[in-house]
Amino acid sequence: MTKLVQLAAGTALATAMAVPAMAETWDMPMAYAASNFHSEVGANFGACVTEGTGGELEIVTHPSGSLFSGNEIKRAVQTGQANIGERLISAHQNENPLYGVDSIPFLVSSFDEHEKLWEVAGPKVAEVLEEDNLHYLYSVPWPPQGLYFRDPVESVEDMKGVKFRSYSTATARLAELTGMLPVQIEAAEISQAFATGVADSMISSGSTGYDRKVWEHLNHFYVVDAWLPRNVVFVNKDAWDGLDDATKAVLNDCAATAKTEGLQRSKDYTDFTLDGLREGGMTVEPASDTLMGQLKEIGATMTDEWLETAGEDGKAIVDAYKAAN
Ligand code: PCA
Repeated sequence: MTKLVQLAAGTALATAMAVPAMAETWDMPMAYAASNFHSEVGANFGACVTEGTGGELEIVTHPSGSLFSGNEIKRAVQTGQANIGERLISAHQNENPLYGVDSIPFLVSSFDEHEKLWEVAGPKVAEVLEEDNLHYLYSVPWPPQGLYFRDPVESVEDMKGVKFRSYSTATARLAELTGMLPVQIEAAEISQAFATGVADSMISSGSTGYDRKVWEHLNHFYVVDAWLPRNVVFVNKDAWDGLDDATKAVLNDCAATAKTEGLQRSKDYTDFTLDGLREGGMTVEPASDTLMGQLKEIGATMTDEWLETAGEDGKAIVDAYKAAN
């Protein structure tokens, strides 16, 4: 093709895409239980877009990994198999260290601190997503992460050799540094993993333990507040670029509502689900001072490792966060 023909073809395509020819439906894969707050917020977001565009763009969520499993969602949206999706972003730290900025142990341990970190880190993560052909829409944190075990654990010595369900690079590294045996398993599969003895422990929020009724297999939850990982909702960049401005504005407005609603729901779900674990028969208590001290040391090692791999950009985020707080 000559340059001129290419240009003409490109313009024709752009024009065609800018005008919504007919009502469209976007399937939105999500990885977590339909009853989980992330999934409910996503469903509300979808309804908001459908209503706001007068049905021109309908967004239909598919929770519980029913359309694509958690570990397939990012690729599916990158390649346009789905136009929009939600993914636990730290699960992709192996692709870019910045995706793991929300999993630096003990850098932040409360929702408020975490929001401040994300104010600095979010735009950087959005840039990295853009390179992966993804447009960042909104994100919502999980409640603080604690440790689940079948047997009581007083110190790292009690963790040696325990089979540990991981969900990200950081969780697998935590397992290695505590002498546990990591096995990566999506939340949708954990009940089965615990029932069959594939894993006997994990790090997660009270929320995921509650959603998956882990009291049927595990007995202890230790409050550790190690970090608050985030789910990010992103759109295939070509699909995003093909929307007209009015539709983009609706998505942005609905995303702003979802972000606020999600944060509040995550906060509310924290105590509610820890109470739920207790009602299920689990012991929910703070980790011992010994264990906390050991975990903080391991956290310092993991922080150094992250800073080393994340280079200038990573250091800039952490420095900016610390300077502002
Ligand atoms: N639940 C998700 C990620 C973090 C969390 O609290 C999970 O365990 O997969």
